[in-house]
Amino acid sequence: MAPHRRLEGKILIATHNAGKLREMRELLAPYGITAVSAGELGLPEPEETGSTFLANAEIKARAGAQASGLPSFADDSGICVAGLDGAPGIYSARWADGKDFMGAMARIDAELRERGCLAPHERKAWFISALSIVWPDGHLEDFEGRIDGTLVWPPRGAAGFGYDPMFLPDGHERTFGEMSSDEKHGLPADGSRALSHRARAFQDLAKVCLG
Ligand code: ITT
Repeated sequence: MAPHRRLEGKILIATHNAGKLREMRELLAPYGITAVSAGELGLPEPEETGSTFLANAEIKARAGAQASGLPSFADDSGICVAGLDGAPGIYSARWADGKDFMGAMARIDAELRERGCLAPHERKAWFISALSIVWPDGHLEDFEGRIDGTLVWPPRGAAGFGYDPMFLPDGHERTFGEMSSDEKHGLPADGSRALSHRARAFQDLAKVCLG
């Protein structure tokens, strides 16, 4: 196995999702890395043909590295609902059919109700974030983070993006939609575990590639 590689200088953030881009930039900010995004460079979105979060993150990071000649950092993420056998999972963006997250959250709620899942313990879900960095010479680094919680209805809060207003992380009383960006994905100064799936994956990435 190739030794781990340090991430430095200018990189590409291989996403077209503004919410993710904001979080990824905030996570990288303390490390003095400058990042342009695939959206800002007008790069095409590769087809996500993988069957796992990690496979799709790698597809996006590879496409970004090839198109830009820069180390490329990609996230593939989504929400998995226990009562729906893990759906929407890697199809989380596709369930929102463009950008209709209210519609996607309503579909999750409706499908849970159809299956009789009304009590909080029947509405368990988890977010996954797979982070990949691919360098132009093909070197790859991969990380994955997870946060477990419960789905509430109606959605609460206007912060964050995507499915955040419906997701109540375990041990908390406010949804991701009601939290500040720092509460959701800030990295605790004492090194303890961050809250969000993306921040948790990033903590592992930082140890290996930014330490
Ligand atoms: P890129 O592929 O360009 O990065 P995308 O939106 O298509 O953007 P994904 O394929 O990884 O990204 O889909 C992830 C989906 O899961 C997307 O609909 C997000 O809104 C949702 N999601 C991921 N992380 C989330 C988070 O922290 N909070 C809320 N929703 C999230």
